[in-house]
Amino acid sequence: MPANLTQQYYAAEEAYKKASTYEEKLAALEEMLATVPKHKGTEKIQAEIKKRLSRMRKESGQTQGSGSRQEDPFLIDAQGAGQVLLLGPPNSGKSSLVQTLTNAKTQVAEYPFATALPIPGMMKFEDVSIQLVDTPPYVPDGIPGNFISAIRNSHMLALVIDLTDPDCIDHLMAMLEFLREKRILREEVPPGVQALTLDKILVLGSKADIAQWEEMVEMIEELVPDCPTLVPVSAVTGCNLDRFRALAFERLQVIRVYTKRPGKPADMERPFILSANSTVSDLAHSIHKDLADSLRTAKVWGSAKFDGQAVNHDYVLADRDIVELND
Ligand SMILES: Nc1nc2c(ncn2[C@@H]2O[C@H](COP(=O)(O)OP(=O)(O)OP(=O)(O)O)[C@@H](O)[C@H]2O)c(=O)[nH]1
Ligand SMILES: [Mg+2]
Repeated sequence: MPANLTQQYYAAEEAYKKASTYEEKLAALEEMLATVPKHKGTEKIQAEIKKRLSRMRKESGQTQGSGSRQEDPFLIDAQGAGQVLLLGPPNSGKSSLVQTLTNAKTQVAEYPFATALPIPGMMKFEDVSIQLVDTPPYVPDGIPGNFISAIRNSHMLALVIDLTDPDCIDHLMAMLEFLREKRILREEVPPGVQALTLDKILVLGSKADIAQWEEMVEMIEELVPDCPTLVPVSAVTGCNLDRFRALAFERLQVIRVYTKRPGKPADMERPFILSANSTVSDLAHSIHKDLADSLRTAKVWGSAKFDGQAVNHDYVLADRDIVELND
């Protein structure tokens, strides 16, 4: 049977051949597996990719339970509504922003290279928390493999540039080029592949409290092709930090769902976070994997035509829906 491999598969195979690090090889193999057409004619190819993947994971110490994941300070498990990693050149203001927006104790300093390891913190937005990750500075050609993995694995990136730095446009363009070169930033992301599209990237123009930052914003918008959404911010005055919070939540594309028991008020304190377009069945599964099977009826307040409407298991939920599940 012919394999009928796609352009996307060939591109991933090419990336695999060119890869020079474990991290790049692993990412390319994962993409080969995700893009190989799934039918009888490709069974051998699929098995071969899986074999290589498992060998490569073993060699790079990424198998679950090996303990090395926990020991790598760059592998930070996402928490809350999603993980937004801050990436930017030395002294651009990453640690100041994470310190202002979260409870994390980051190292802020006048000198560059103050941050040596990533530090996570939780940023409040309405009734949810979004995880921010402060990172060591971005330097061209100086990013270790585990740092690249952390960038690839985050749900969103905030590229931090200092609006008072005359070279900030060059820094921004270099970071975008780096992300494209590493195939972390893509036009489209095939299912099962860890990569980001442009809407998952925000540019935080920092120090928007120092004279002439507006001119720099205009120049960036004029000179940077395909510039992701740019938000001028200040850790000193707090300018636009609320806008950043709201944009991060919107771009994470998640919904909040509150649950209730029959005859009881809903628990409005702790929403369940689901990806957009999740169904009643997905909600049940996220509460407990057995609940998805034992679920009988469900009622929805919010997006349903009327409050307390009985809905099917494949009903697509909306942000802030209240759901009653009966098993
Ligand atoms: N005026 C002003 N200064 C800021 C702002 N944010 C950061 N700074 C200053 O810029 C310098 C660098 O800030 P950091 O937050 O340490 O920068 P960083 O990007 O974490 O630096 P590295 O860890 O070296 O990569 C410090 O002196 C901060 O006080 C801001 O919004 N306004
Ligand atoms: Mg820092």
